Amino acid sequence: MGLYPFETIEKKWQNVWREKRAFKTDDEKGNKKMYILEMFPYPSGNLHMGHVRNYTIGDVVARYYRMKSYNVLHPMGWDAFGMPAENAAIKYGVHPYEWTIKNIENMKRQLNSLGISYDWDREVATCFPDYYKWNQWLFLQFYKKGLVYKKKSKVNWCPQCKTVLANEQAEEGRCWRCKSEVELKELEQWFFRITNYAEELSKDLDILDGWPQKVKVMQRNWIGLSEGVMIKFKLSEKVDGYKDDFIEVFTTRADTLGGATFLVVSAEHPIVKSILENKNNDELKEFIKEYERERIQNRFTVGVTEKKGVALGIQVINPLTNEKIQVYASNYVLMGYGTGAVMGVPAHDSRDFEFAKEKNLPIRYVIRPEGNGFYEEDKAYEEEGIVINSPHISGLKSSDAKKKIVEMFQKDQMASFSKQIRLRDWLISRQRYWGTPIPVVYCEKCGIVPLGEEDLPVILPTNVEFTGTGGSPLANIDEFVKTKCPICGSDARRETDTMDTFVDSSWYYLRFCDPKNNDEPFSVEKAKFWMSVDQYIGGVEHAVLHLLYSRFFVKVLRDLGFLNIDEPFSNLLTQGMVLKDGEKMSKSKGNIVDPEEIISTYGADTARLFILFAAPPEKDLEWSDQGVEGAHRFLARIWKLFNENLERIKNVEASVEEDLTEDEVNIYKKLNKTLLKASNDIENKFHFNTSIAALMEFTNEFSYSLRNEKIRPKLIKKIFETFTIILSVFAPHISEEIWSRMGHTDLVCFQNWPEVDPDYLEDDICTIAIQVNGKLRDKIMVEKDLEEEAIEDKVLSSLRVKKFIEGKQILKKIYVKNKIFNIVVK
Ligand code: ANZ
Ligand code: ZN
Repeated sequence: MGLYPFETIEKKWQNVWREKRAFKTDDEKGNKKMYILEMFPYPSGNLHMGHVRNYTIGDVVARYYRMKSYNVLHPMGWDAFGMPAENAAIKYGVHPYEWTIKNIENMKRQLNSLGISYDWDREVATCFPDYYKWNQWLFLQFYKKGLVYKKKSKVNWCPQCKTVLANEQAEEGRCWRCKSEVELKELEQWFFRITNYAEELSKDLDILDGWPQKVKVMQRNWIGLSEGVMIKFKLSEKVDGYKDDFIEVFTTRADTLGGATFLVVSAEHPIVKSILENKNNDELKEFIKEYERERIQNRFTVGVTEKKGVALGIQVINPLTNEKIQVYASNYVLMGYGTGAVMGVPAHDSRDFEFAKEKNLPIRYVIRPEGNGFYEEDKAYEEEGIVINSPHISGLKSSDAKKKIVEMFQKDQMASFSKQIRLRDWLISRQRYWGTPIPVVYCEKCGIVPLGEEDLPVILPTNVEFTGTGGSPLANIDEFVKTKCPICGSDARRETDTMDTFVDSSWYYLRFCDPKNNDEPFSVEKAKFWMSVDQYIGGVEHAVLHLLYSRFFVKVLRDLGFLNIDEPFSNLLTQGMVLKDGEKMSKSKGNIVDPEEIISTYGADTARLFILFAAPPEKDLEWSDQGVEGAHRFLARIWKLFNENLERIKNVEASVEEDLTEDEVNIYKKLNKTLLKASNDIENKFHFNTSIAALMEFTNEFSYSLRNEKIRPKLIKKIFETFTIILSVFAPHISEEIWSRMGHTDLVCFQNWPEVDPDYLEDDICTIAIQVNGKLRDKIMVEKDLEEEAIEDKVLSSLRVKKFIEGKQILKKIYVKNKIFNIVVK
């Protein structure tokens, strides 16, 4: 059906790769390592186009670095626990094991039919005891370190999935999986103490140069590390039933203290309770009632639109101005953050401004812009600047004023520096079957008892009944639940909750370093060699889920002595979505294009080439049938061009003679330029689309000169060889076939990436030496007179250079035009 015999070609080479174990990684193969990883999939049944895109991108990178003589690790596995398997069991009566294994087989077949170059000897699936045993083992190590605890608290409950969810999984009040509205339930649950690492998780984002800015911003906001000051405001009179004689606030703008003309507490603040109990304040009673009503209605609305509040009838003293100011209760102050109380500075905070306008409260500007700027009145000026109108601190810069405030009041313990975080501990227990059993028993005498390592794995029993009525199905299996206490031998009950499947995926990239290890989750030595992941590729939807949890795991494992790195993924590429008619491809929209259909109609090489050519990897990609056909025609053209010339070149040796004719020089120069462009674009932000465009352009010229000019067979062969090697990272099957038809007995995927021949580059090319602290670290060839910014981009994305600047501060960049780029780091 297609324009060239891709069916036979593709099967043939997939078999050869498998038989020769072409992509097997050998730990001992060399120190120049490159760990390339795509986020492993949930085995839902079939690959979708998003997967195809993700894995094709990773495959080009892996193939490229293999040819650049790196020792490449490019593994794949299965995030195999999770709800869909269990739902299938409830709906169709098929056991989650069977369902999952069947899906894994199918998706593995599909991945192989795409020609993705994985080392399948390292395959892992998280649902097998040889993997989840180590989840349990890690849980015990975390437990010993005090990083696991059980607590009763209000937690997110998904009524559809019938289980609790972590905060990250209930963003904006909806379940990350099924999008149902989440409810709050008071339940006893297991948590990982991720908050212990909040500060490091936030600060280390700064050293992740290889991550997209937007992902870092999302994580930083989610962690919500905030450095500010606690200030106590003394009550002007004692309040009955309230334990303190002050109200403490948390502020990031202590420099604005002089402008605090009122104070606002949350409706849930203890002082409100005392007043309700001891004073008659009908207005307050009414306000609280309404607050409760609203809270139930829109628990999760982030920004409260209408600021409501009521005066408490008490006053506090502003410690800087000594003025008495009114205290309000309002719905715009949350109890769960800071102290549940804020100082109201209407001139410099827009929320306070709105509130002050409504309540007719004084507005006093105490900050002006530095230099000659000015601020508009009748609006909050929220920038920092120079303090005005404030006793003791007028004239100081905001940053100095903050320090001065703490200095002034800390001796009486009325002010102190303080850090707040928005991040909450990670809730990891789930009331579901298809997950890792939590290795804990409840003993009548000893209480909560974690199992010993020798008791692992706690095997997930298979004889379950799926009723779909909620609660962990494990609770109904007596043989599982009833056990003995490992300490005292009395009757005990096993924990029946299982672990959040994000636990499984938080360390799978470590298991790939040493997947068959029966004694440890991974050997320290092997992880030391392979980690960190040099290039991680996946969807941005994991920005604060998987990517945050994995970073937490690495930091804990480092502190436990198992790792010598601070971060799991040095470089992250978040690929764009695959769209059709401008919308995301999805089942619910009915606009799915099935990869398998594309592969059977046009072949895997066409599917790959289209996806790589249609957009740079980080951008969204619009599906286009014409685009697919275009990619297919391009491959067919190469096929035809090659076969037309095959007889001429078959028995000659490829070479570049010294006495090239002008025509020969021209086409050979063009080849070198194409090679340079392809190499640069692959290394620089993976812009495969422009590399492929260069190959297309070259094909045009080459076919013209083959028809109209006299090019000698030796050179023709040289050109076909180089061209085929470049093409092979994008379209590997057709390239293997061409390579072997030329008379080669080895595989194209084992070739070295060709070197550019500088004698045959057009004159508009130059080589730039990249130095870090004066030492030569890399050389790049680029077009002459490129703008400094473009050069800098290329320099900073060179992996060889990255190694030397990672985690360091760049002090200076010096560019000597067309010659040297020097980076000074500290
Ligand atoms: C006075 C002030 C003046 C503030 C000013 C800001 C600007 P982040 O950065 O998110 O930590 N705040 C403190 N606790 C709060 C709570 N429980 N509910 C609602 N708002 C709260 O924000 C800290 C700022 O948010 C604090 O600094 C406080 O307002 C407010 F010109 O204090 B600020
Ligand atoms: Zn006991």
